[in-house]
Amino acid sequence: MNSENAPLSPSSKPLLRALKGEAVWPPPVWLMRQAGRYLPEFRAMRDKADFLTRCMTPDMAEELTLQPIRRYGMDGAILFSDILILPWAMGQSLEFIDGRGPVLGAIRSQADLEKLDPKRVQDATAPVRETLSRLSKSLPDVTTLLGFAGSPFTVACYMVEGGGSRDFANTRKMMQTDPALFDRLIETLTISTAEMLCGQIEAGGEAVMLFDSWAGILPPNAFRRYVIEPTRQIVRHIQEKHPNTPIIGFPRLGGIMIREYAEKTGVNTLALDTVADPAQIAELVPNVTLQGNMDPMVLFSGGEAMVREAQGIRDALRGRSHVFNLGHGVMQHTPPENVGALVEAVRAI
Ligand code: 1CP
Repeated sequence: MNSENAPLSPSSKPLLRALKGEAVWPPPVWLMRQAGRYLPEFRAMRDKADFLTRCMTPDMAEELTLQPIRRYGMDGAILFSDILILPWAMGQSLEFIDGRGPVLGAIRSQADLEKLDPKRVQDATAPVRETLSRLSKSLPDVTTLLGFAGSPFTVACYMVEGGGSRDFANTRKMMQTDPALFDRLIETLTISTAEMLCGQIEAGGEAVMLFDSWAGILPPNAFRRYVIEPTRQIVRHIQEKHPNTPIIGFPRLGGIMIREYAEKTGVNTLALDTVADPAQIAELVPNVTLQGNMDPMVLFSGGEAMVREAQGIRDALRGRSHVFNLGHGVMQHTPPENVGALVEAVRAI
């Protein structure tokens, strides 16, 4: 049970029960990036429309969300969308280019920041809410519908760089040379993310996840300022309106800082990256559900070793509220049959 917050009301869905603090056995399972290029039916949809169109067309986004559920019956369905929909909805240019990933018009100055308009977000993301509302009717009764967003820091990294990066040097430099500008960007994202997630919940999202994929590049004080504090504000905003909706936080590669993150942000569930040792974290971080954390490469490779690894993680957290997942997203060329074997292994008693 989460001691920080009032107990959340019970549910009959295994994933929702675990996210609300119950030790469900065997643990519910879903996978980050469970909709993706490893699935032949996903690749068939890829030829029909570009990525942004697939995200913003409810028929397509609904279908893509359902594909892995139909095949494998995971306990959770994560909305087919992307963390970069938020900057796009504010007016930043965004394109997904094959082999290169996302490309955005970089934000490097106050003038660049002023071109963005957070008031556009509500209207621009209406199709996403329509997708959630359809999914809440089309999903099986036992499946939990998950909404999500990027955390302000990780989204800011992409906004400042204009895409992915090995070291996010422009972003880290802005934090040093123009902290007031970086603070304004984080503040804008914090408010918009909180409002967007509330909209997702109102449209049918039963829990939401905050992806902070690049949290681990920050030293401790910057981690407190740009990861913990904005997340705490988002959690508080959501809980004021939707006190019964679980929130999953994923401060990837946060190392020892994940303990402070779990204590101070108020998230119900801490998603673990592949580096975290589940048994140690279970002792270090009480009172929250843990999610994770098998290495996606183990899934890629499959076989007996995968079954042993999956059951090892599951068994290490027995008695604790746990949601089985990977420590990062499913890799592109993962054999689809390995995903089926993993779900089966987690559920085998
Ligand atoms: O061409 C294609 O098919 C696009 C590939 C793709 C997909 C399937 C991208 C581009 N995004 C997504 C979907 C997506 N992204 C989901 C929903 C589907 C699911 O999980 O099943 C989610 C939750 C995300 C989240 C996301 N996008 C993160 C956080 C998680 C993580 O992987 O660390 C990040 C960092 C992104 C940015 C992004 N979007 C797409 C790519 C290739 C990237 C990474 C860019 C980079 O850093 O190089």
